[in-house]
Amino acid sequence: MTHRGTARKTAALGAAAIMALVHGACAADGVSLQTVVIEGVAYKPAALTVKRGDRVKWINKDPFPHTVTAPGSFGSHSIAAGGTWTHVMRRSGTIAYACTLHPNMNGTLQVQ
Ligand SMILES: [Cu+2]
Repeated sequence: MTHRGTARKTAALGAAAIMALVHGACAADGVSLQTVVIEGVAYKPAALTVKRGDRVKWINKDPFPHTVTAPGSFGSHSIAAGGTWTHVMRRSGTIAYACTLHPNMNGTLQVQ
């Protein structure tokens, strides 16, 4: 009985720790989540400035797949309609990316 109670307590602490991490990712430690919406065969915004360590999330709102591909930096492969893809920017610099399915789709990330 005591053992079971301890397990429950540990699980609750685990959940609290995860919530603390999620909260921390928002603002507390300066790391943030930036989003780029893919809509109308375009990245919005096409140019985005982020900090090193930030997470960037692409949200595909088009009814067909896209990719977020920066040769040598990252590659999402196909992001399905309604799907998302997230990448943590580890290196500073300017990264040009494109969609391999629609060569006219271009975006730029400035990682500070
Ligand atoms: Cu595309």
